[in-house]
Amino acid sequence: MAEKTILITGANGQIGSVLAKRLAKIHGEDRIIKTDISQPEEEWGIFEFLNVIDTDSLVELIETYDIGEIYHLAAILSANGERNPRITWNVNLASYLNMLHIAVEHKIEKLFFPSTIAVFGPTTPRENTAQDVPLLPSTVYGMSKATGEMWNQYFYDQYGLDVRSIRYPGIIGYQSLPGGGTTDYAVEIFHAAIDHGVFDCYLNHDTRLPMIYMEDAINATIDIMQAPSEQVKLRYGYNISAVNFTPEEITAEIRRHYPGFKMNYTPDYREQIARSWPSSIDDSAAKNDWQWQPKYDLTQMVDDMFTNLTKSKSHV
Ligand code: AKB
Repeated sequence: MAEKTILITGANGQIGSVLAKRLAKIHGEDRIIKTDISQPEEEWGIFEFLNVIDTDSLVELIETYDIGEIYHLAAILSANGERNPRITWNVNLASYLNMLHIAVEHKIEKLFFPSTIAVFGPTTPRENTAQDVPLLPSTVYGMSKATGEMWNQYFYDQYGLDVRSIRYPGIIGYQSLPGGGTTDYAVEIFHAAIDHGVFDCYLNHDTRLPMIYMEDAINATIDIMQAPSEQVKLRYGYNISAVNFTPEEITAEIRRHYPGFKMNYTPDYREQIARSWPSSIDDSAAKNDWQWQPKYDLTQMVDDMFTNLTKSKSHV
């Protein structure tokens, strides 16, 4: 039987643009259907326009391409979400509930849902945050993802839908830029160091957040999707952890490469969002169940970011 194809929503985004390439390497370019609401920057493989709210078009694509696996990455992130709560809810959650129903109806073999540390809130213990803790998210983005997690478990229990999910920390990569998140500073700071030698940070110097290098985030995604079903014991969303740092600590790392780098602090509303999230994460469930293991520590990540960013910027 021919291998089914894989559909990615939000394929132009920070994770999607990198994940699509990795999946194309594993399964072949012609098996990956990238979708998004705007034209991708790089032209390769198969791309289709898709607004995830438009369920008819989603069904059409699933039928046309004989889709067997979906990575549903389209979402509005924490900081942007606060500017338009209703649209955020519709894009992140209403569309997802449709997606879950469509996945059951069309016998989708596996569905990936990206969850986030934003599901946690001010009542969650901040240090070494465990897998099952009080969730009272402070953002609409967090609310939509926490609700999505509950639907994941429900669809697995009620319909046997093979849904898998990870709670991503802030993701740092040289390949793509994040947009509208609270953790975005940790990517922007690298570009600022190379381009301007100075960065104005919207968080306080000591606000510690969990982060992960893109390479590890993509490995985690592939690993959980390739794990035998019985190993994926939690269907709502696994904690994963790699590194954690404060703006002050990453500044010190950046100064190993750019000793004159200047950092200013002008905290805004994102500081409050960040303070409602964990500072570190306990990911023992993911480690035990599907042998999750990150490769990059802070120093390795910073070195690799500068190696690759300076290379790509010198080619522009
Ligand atoms: C955000 O900052 O909103 C995202 C996330 C942690 O999910 N990067």
